[in-house]
Amino acid sequence: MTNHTLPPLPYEYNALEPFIDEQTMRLHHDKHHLAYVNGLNNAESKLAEAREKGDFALVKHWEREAAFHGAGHFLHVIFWENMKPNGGGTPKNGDLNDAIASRFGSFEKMMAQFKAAGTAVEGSGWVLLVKNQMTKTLDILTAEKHQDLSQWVTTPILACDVWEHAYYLKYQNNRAAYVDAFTNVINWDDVAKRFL
Ligand code: MN3
Repeated sequence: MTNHTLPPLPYEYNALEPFIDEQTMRLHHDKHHLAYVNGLNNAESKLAEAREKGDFALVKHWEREAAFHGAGHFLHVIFWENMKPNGGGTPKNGDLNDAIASRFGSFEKMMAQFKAAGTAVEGSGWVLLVKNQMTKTLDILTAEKHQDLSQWVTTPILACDVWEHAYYLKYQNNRAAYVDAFTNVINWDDVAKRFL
């Protein structure tokens, strides 16, 4: 069985200041993300036991737990890599720029939709720029919690965590200001790599 582990941040905890503060990053990575890793390991272990016993009611329960913690773990891995110090700006990759322009009209229109979608998520969740693996086109989707409202043929290429733990220390109830700040740390090279 896979034993999932918490990957270290690809930069220092204070590297995204002033946009994302150090205390939020420490709590978010060391406490919240770790809890999803531990939850996924526990769910997969319990799932194996329930399968062994043929207890399908328990299998259903642990499958849901694995979906919650697994989606939480994998989206956070993308989220950390989606950011970097001195990020933001616009993508340098021509293929990604073409895909954005053909779907949204322009980079600016895509980002306006991304910010509006992130601000409007009901409760905890994510705003995601995704690539549809059947049509190869881009879209902007939101996820409630981590796993709900998913489209399974899409791949997240840009993920912004809009759970309150991602921004409340610095931005309190002003989620729009946080989503706006996030755009200043986006690692567009990482987004392009995932797109390709
Ligand atoms: Mn989070």
